Amino acid sequence: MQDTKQQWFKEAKFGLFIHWGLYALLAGEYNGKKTDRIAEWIMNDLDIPAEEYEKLAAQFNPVEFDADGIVRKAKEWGMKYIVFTSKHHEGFAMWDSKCSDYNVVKATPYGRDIVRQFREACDRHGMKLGFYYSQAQDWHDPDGYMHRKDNSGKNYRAYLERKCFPQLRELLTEYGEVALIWFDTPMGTTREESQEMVDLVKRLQPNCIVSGRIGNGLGEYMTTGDNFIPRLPYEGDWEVPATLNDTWGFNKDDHNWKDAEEIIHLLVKINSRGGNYLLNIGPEASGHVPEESIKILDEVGKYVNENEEAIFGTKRVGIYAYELDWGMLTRKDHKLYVHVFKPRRRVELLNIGNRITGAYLVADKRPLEFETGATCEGCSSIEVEVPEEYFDRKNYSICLEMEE
Ligand code: JFZ
Repeated sequence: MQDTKQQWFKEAKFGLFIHWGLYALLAGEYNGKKTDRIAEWIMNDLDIPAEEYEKLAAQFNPVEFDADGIVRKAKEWGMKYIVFTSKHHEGFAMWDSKCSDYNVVKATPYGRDIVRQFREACDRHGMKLGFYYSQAQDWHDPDGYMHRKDNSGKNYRAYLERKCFPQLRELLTEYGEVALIWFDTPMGTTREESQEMVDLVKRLQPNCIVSGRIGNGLGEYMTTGDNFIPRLPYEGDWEVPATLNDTWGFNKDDHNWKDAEEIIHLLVKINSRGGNYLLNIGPEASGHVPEESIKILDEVGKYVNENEEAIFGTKRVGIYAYELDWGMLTRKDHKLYVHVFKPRRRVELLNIGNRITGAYLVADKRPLEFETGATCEGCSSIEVEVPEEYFDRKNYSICLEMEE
């Protein structure tokens, strides 16, 4: 394949999603009532009227927010891009928007532009930055779509022209190079309206990628559901947005964290099938990132850094039906990477068509002994010797070099 503007996305493999807005103040609970769903949906799910909900802005003062610290962490974890919720369904802009005062600079005691702080931090650390923008659902604007509510009588066109298009224009002209716009569920948006959004993006920043959830078949890559991994080989570019617990926005009562090992295995599984993993953190209202998520990602980051060669720039393994119960494969050019998830003394693969010319441990490049053989006419096997100090270890990778 030729290099395209999307080449970085094909190679990225691992990114950080950040869900942060006024909903972090409620943290899953409003007037003594708890939501049993994702916390950023609390306004919709607990039927909080816009006039009530918007009062939250007066309490938003995230003195612990540290864009630089978050971007540095993402870098440390081996992530290649960040997607930040510039405006979620609640309708609140996390930047100094000129076309709606319902924004972090005008409506909060904090008064500082969050998007700009992320922009500057990403520039300092050479990190790609994309913006999540809820194009159709805007629960604050009287003409924005609501979910499972009566939307008749709304002038969606007026909302598009008053808020959606102008805000997209701001994000794409005042905040540097935007890696992608992560549009979300189109709801009633027509194909023509979605096309207008795409045209606007492309006119302002031709290299900015449009996410699958623009809908109407106009996305430039496929976005799956939370932690959903496609079962069949998918040729195009795709991404799995995913939570570490069961919510995107911060919920003080959600402690259902996946462990680092599970995340590592999911990352490798997604990569082996050709996708990117966009993992979410949901900062608290203070700006503080929940310790649990930092702890998990610190551990995931160790694997990613030690095995980066077997992760970044890898392509879908054609034979991903090749299911191992102790590991998974990724591939890059003439290298096949075996990610070992369970302790063993020898790593055996059967019927890899290509001739293997070398093997090494990815973490320190040390060459490994291997033996090839035939178990039957037309069959082949390769057995790699695991170094003794790795006999009891799991979660490391081995590279098999294949004949060109
Ligand atoms: C959407 C949002 O509603 C949610 O709050 C969060 O931002 C998430 C990343 O995106 O939720 C969706 C939308 C579509 C699917 C799944 C979750 N889907 O198509 O499977």
